[in-house]
Amino acid sequence: MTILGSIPYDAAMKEELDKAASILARSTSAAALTGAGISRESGIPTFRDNDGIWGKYRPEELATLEGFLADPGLVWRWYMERLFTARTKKPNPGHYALARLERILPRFVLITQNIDDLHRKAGSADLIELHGNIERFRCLEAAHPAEYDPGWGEEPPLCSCGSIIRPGVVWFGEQLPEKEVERAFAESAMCDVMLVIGTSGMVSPASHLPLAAKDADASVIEINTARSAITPLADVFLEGPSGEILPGLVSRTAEIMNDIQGN
Ligand code: BV8
Repeated sequence: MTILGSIPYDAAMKEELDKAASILARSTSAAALTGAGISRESGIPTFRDNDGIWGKYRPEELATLEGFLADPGLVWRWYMERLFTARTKKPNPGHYALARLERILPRFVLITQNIDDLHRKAGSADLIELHGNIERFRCLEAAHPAEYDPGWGEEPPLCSCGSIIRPGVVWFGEQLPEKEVERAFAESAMCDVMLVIGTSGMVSPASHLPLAAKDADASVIEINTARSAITPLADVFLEGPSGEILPGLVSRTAEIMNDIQGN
């Protein structure tokens, strides 16, 4: 595996990009796992980079049920802030490239850890949201779904059943939605290539998906601005911003598919 970065970027990158595109072009079942890094170029801070949203807060404080029960207003205001931020942001070329990949490959599923709704906005249809979605809400006691109401304020509103309303996301220490997790691991075990994009690989069980793919002899192609916990698993590591790398990778994949089909 060649680590791109210090060596002459163009030459090595082109070779590695061709290798990755050739694998994708010949795939019969492809998957992608994305993390906060793919939304970085849309202006949404990641969790661990120095401008990360954890910079201001600590996950233990806020993205947990305990944190919410300890200070519902603080956690609620943090999610409202992130909701309004996400709503002002647009998908970047990386999101759109993955939506295009879904259209050109015979089979492609997108598994995301992100809750920012940008993959859906970019047109990805076969999407598994492992950690929920910032646009979704439900009540704490009975999980009654709740629609965002512009009249909501600084404190969690009440459901008609009397329970307070919480964000429809998965907090640390909470189980992931069963259907999504099962399908994510099934797709990882079935794919012949997995793209792993913009994730530090620090959060489980999402971080186990590339290993499940590898164990099933799939090729793992990582796109990240830095090495991550996944890099040792990668057959190809394309170092750089996903918003810049993905469009070129998908275009090259389409070219190779055309060549193979003799067009
Ligand atoms: C679970 C929704 C069973 C909420 C999120 C000890 C005690 C208790 C639990 C645990 C424990 N040890 C481990 C655990 C399990 C825990 C966990 O993994 N904790 C971590 C902190 C160690 N996991 C859980 O609790 C999960 N549930 O396991 O249930 C259980 C139950 C009880 C006890 C044990 C087990 C639930 C996890 C889901 C948490 N919810 N999000 C919200 O968002 O508010 S996770 C949240 O953090 C995000 O969704 C995301 O998934 C994660 C951040 O990870 P990344 O996406 O990778 O982002 P990060 O900033 O880390 O990295 C960004 C990357 O992008 C970097 O690599 C960077 O280089 C790169 N990058 C930057 N710019 C670019 C780029 N790449 C490309 N292009 C660029 N331009």
